[in-house]
Amino acid sequence: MSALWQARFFTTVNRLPDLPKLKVPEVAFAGRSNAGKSTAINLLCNQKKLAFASKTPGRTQHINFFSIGGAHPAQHRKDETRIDEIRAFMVDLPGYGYAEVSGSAKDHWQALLGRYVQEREQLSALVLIMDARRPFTDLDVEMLEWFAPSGKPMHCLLSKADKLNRSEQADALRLSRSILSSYVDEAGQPLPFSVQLFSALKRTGLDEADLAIRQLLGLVAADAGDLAPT
Ligand SMILES: Nc1nc2c(ncn2[C@@H]2O[C@H](COP(=O)(O)OP(=O)(O)OP(=O)(O)O)[C@@H](O)[C@H]2O)c(=O)[nH]1
Ligand SMILES: [Mg+2]
Repeated sequence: MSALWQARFFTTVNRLPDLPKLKVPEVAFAGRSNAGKSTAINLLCNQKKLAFASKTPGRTQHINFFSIGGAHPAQHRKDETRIDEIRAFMVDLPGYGYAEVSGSAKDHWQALLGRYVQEREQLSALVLIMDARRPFTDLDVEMLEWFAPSGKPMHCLLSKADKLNRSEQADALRLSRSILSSYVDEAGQPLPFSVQLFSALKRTGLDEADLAIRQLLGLVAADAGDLAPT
């Protein structure tokens, strides 16, 4: 059982001043609307309706926080989470690139997302979810370039891999690796970016994503040769 299975809804935020004050590591899921962020969170947390997933793009319109720790998995859903025992947050960000969102609402979200990934101290890492059929669209690159100067790690999930055959999957992975390796720090060293294939439908890449995210959240014992989800 993965530690991520303990996740419970914590809070919804619409403005940066309302972000939780708790200083625990958080990993945020960013990506275009409809890329599969909420579906990935649900699968990783082994809960069908934790993050709302939908056939209609643009459904996640707030920043949703899910806490890990502070509640026994067997505890009743409605029992209060013990704040002082929370170890980490997973954060579902609103999707970008949703055409039907109007100008001012779009601007509000762009600004909020940009500032969140650039300024949020507790943000340990970003999980960037991109449809494996069209990774690194302009808006994904914009998100990546907002985040890159932080020097923090980013793990990319090439989602909906079930829509590609094996050779297309290999191409998508190769292309993504080459784009990511073009980002270097001032010393010319590659940034801590990684990428994998993922399919929520087929559960492809689930163990790899689970381990990567637990590592980014500091939930994997440093000494454990922990290659299987606990
Ligand atoms: N074939 C396939 N469909 C998927 C996969 N993951 C998600 N989907 C579908 O893609 C659609 C969008 O998924 P969501 O998880 O709601 O996407 P989101 O990124 O949270 O979207 P927003 O909340 O609008 O930002 C849903 O119809 C999902 O069922 C996958 O791995 N394979
Ligand atoms: Mg969503």
